[in-house]
Amino acid sequence: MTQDELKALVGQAALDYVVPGSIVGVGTGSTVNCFIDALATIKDRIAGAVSSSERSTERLRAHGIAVLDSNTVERIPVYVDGADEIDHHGNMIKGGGAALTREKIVADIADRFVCIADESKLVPTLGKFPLPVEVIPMAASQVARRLKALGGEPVLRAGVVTDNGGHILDVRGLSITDPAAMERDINQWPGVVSVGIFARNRAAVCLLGTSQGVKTLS
Ligand code: ABF
Repeated sequence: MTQDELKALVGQAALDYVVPGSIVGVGTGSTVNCFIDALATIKDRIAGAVSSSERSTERLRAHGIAVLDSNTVERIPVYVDGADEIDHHGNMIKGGGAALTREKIVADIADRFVCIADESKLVPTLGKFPLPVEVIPMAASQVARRLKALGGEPVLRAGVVTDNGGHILDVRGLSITDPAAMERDINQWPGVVSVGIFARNRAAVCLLGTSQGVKTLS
């Protein structure tokens, strides 16, 4: 099966985790786009969505799915999102789509994080994918110096301004052997908006698209 077919497979499989009548938390990326298209087939059985990016919002609205302001929602049963890498504990690197901050926000109001990914995203240890760090623009150089001190090679993502007006540093060469500790350390630096390590709030379930079908890791 092609990668796109695997993404469609897990996008459809994620419908099993949608609680009827509920508001659904929706992530960002091409795999999530498959989930949004699948969600449209049951849109009359959900109360709407809370979205993690302008582009997911556009796709949801194009399907006639109501998108609610996250401030009007206290808790949602499930958040469905992709990942750039996921390990066997559910820790993820996310942010390749520059939506990491709003993804973390919506994941934080959800009871259950369901990650959907094709098998290429499953890794033994995080870090081969360059770690995205969203920064306040004026702090980019100082945060880059701190990332170099950690052994990373930060590069400012050219031409990208996030939905929040932030810039993104992509950091190669980090060995993320303790994702929770690195997330905590980087998060506290002045000027960091969010770091693309999802360990404090990792995926409870990962639906992995493989050529043998969908594997459920939890
Ligand atoms: C999003 O999913 C981003 O955090 C991550 O970069 C992306 C993966 O994109 P895709 O599904 O297109 O591989 O949540």
